[in-house]
Amino acid sequence: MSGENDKEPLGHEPRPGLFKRLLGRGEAPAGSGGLEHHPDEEREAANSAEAPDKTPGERASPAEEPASPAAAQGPKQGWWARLRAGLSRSSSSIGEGLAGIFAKRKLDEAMLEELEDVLIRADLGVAAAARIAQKIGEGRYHKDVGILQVKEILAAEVERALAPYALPLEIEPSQKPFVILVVGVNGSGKTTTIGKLAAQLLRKGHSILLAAGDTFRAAAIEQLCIWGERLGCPVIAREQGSDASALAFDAIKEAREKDSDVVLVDTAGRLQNRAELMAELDKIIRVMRKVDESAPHAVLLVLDATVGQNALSQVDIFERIAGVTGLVMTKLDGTARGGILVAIAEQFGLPIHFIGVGEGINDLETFEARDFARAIAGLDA
Ligand SMILES: Nc1nc2c(ncn2[C@@H]2O[C@H](COP(=O)(O)OP(=O)(O)O)[C@@H](O)[C@H]2O)c(=O)[nH]1
Ligand SMILES: [Mg+2]
Repeated sequence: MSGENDKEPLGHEPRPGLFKRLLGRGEAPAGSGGLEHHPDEEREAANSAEAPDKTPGERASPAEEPASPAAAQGPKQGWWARLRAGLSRSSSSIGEGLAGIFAKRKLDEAMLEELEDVLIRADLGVAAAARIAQKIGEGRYHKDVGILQVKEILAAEVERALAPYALPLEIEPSQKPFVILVVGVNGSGKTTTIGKLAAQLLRKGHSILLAAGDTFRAAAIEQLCIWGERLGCPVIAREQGSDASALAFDAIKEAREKDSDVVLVDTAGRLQNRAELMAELDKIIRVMRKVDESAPHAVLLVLDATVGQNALSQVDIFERIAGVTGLVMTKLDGTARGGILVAIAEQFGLPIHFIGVGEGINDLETFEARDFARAIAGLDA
């Protein structure tokens, strides 16, 4: 985990002026004061709602570290160090498992079975675990097998499994604004990912508009507004309870007027009421298409790696509800089961665009199969 980000707990001081100002910008009806009551409580509630297996130090607001990667991370904390650190729970757990098996015995069937168990515990899935164990066994029975050798084979196999799905999110310039709908259950990291992604896109020179489409929770709206202020990019927000599809409609219209390149639309993720969620996402998409019939141009599903196998059923559900075009896997720093990406890639074959390895603004990495595979196997770049 990136130490810089953990050190600075974000104060929970309410920022009433800011919120109201941003709402004003988003054409909130006059007198929509409902947002200002008990912001702390709401933020807490939002933070705990449906966030299983929370990582320590979770908070609803973005970490307040400087926007510059160099300043935030120091010279040694480049992307590789962040990735390695972010996947360290998984790599140490796998590494310890391997050390226990391959200490000094000659390779036999029992060791390969133990190896399979280690990989299944890291959530790689039964099929991939069996395949990797078989690969390691090939031609090596009754021979000494070094841990490094095992890790190299593991990394190669994980890379091979993931490579076809490591596809970048392409912002198609002919689609302007390029509309990205961000979906996923509450607490999976949607709003944080939007903030991190907006920061990356801004750095690449794109102009961005954020739409606070999780209109169910005041804290969720405020959270996006804080990201917007921090990044210096406009946010369309309305008061709690307002219609998310109308907001998305206005966001696209406004982006057209402003000539913005990208609209990032946040959404609510109340999975406990699947019918309502389905109706809402369906409506957002339908209404968006009244302004731009090709929208949304990307539907990103944000998954929390710490929920383990549960992520598989979330992909299934959101694929059916919203037609997912790509995945973002967050909180890989909070789990020893980072292998879940392999299971998901093999089962669904969806592009994996980014992985989240911390709460900070720079903790979103473009997904690269080789880097991920080597980091999770505990090898150097
Ligand atoms: N450790 C860690 N925490 C994350 C990551 N992504 C998001 N979070 C935290 O997860 C919590 C929920 O995120 P949020 O964006 O509010 O989720 P949403 O409900 O889907 O919008 C927040 O405390 C975030 O800081 C990540 O990659 N690593
Ligand atoms: Mg949110």
